[in-house]
Formats: sequence, structure tokens, C-alpha cells
Amino acid sequence: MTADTGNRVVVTRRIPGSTIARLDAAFDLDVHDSEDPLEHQALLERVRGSAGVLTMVSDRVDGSFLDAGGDTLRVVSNYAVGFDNIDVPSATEHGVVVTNTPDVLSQATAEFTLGLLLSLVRRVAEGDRVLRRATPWKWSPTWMIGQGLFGGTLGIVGLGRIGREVARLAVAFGMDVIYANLSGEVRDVPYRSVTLDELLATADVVSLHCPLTDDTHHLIGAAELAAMKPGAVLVNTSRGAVVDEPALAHALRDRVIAGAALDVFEREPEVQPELLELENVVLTPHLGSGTDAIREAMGELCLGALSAVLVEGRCPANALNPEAMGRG
Ligand code: 8YV
Repeated sequence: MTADTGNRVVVTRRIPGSTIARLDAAFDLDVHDSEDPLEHQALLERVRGSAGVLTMVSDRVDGSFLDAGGDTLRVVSNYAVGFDNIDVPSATEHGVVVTNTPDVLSQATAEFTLGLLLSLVRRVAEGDRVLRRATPWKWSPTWMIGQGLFGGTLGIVGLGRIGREVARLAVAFGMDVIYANLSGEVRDVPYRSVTLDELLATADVVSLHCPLTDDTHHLIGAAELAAMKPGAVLVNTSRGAVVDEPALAHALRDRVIAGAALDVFEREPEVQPELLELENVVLTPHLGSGTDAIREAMGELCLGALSAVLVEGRCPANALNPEAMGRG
């Protein structure tokens, strides 16, 4: 790769691994070296006059961002597979290529999904709380009985890359897998495609792996929770806003469903306060893809995308809007 120090690249947050050093060797780099996101207005100031921006899911890449980037901005590389924070059609109109980080985090997120699920159904987090609170306990045949996964039915909503990995792992746990895919049946998979209604009525575990779009916003609300089996549980490692959180908190409190395991929330970092009071829910702070190796791989994809557009003048394979290439 040839260095092109005329190209200013903004990184909107501190990121781990070797990515920053490698970006620094290739670009005129401007890192917001902080654990905290930039306020939107500060973000706009920062991107003014930049050629590329490495963004986080917490950065809103909308018309105002793209206008601030102006004529110089050519690529936005999102450090995430999800890109609901980005107005891709508007980026295309502005001639800005948008990329994400597909594939590299599918296994990690799937592993985490199974971990979260096991933690819920085998009451791992709850048991940990019992000990930390110094609650008196003794083992007995009736003590903290949970549910197993073996022989149960997993209903996957959104059989994309992560959904398929979750399915593969669930099969290893002896589960039967069904799926509802909003964009239609998936070819060449050994799982049964069903409607969302059938999935909700059948599954012991409903696991969400769809992107957040206008169609999936609050896809799981009071009616859908009521349609689930009373003993069933919900897992969400996709995006918080796919679930109506107040409706979920009510359903958990009233035992409409047996439990929930959530890694994502509609208004992160806020969590619906009622959820914090409930024992039948496991909550984690957006950890799905968080391993050293995966962060490195995500950084590598972002670096590759920025270099492809800004140094090599070609469209990266992970471009979400290849048609934007050369339009700016
Ligand atoms: C990322 C995610 O860790 O990739 C995504 O879409 O939600 C997470 O797994 C996070 O967005 C990092 O930016």
C-alpha cells in the first residue's frame, strides 16, 4: 500500500489492536482517542475536510454528517456489521462509499448468543447473584432448577450470517432449528422455514438475528410475546430496537414468557429500568463481538476498505453501495 498523507482519515473512537498504528502509517490520521462517543455536532466538525471516516454504531451518519464531509469525503467504514446508524441511500447520493464488517464476527457473536442463552436457562447469572449477595443456600434436589437446550426448538428470526452460525451451534447442543427470514426463504440450509407466527408459537427459544430496519423496528412487541409459549425464552444479540422493551419487561414480570437474555438495548447505554429488577432476565452490555481477535479482524476490514477507496481507487468487496464509487 502506498502512503497518501494528503488523505485525512478520522477514527471516531479509541479502538484496540494494531489498526490505529497501521492506519497512521497510511493516512493523515485524526483519532478521537476516547472511550466516549463524540457528540453529533463535534462529530460534524471533526469530519469536515476528511476523505474517510471510521465510524462506530453510535455515530449517526445522516445528511448532516455527509454534508459536513462535503466534497472531500469518499468513504465511511463502519466498525460493525450492522449499519442502521448510516443513511446508505444518502451516502450514495453524496458519492460516499459505505462499508461494514461482515463475516468476521459471525462466530464470535453466535458463541456469545449461546453463552447468553445457557446463562439464562441454566440460571448462571442468577446463581452468581445468589452467591455474591451472600444469600444462604444449600444444595437440594429442588434447588434453582433450570431448563436444558437438548431436544428443544430454536426459532431464529433472521437467518443471515450470524443466524446460521447460531443454528450450527444449536444443532450441536441437540436442538431442532426453525427459522423465519423476513426477506424470504434461505436456500441450501437444512432448517425449516416458517412464518414468524409459526415460529413464535413453536419455539422454546426465540433468537433475534435480523438487522434493524423500518420493518423490524419493534418486531417483537406485546402481541408477539403473547404468541410465544409460556415456557419459552427470548434472546436478542441483534439490535435493541427490534424489541419493544417496555412490552418485554411487562411480559417477563407477568410470566407471559419464561425469560429473556439481552445484549442490546434500544437506547444504549440505558436499559429499561424494570428489566434490572427482574431475575428471569440476563443482561449484558453489547458484548456480542467483543474478543481481541475479532476486534483486530474488524479493524483489518476497515483499514482494507479505507485503503481500497482512498489509496487504490477501487471499490472494496464489503461496500454496501458500490454504485457510490466514482460518483463523488
Ligand atoms: C460491534 C455490533 O461490536 O457489529 C455490530 O453490528 O453490533 C457489534 O457486534 C459493535 O457495533 C462495535 O462497533
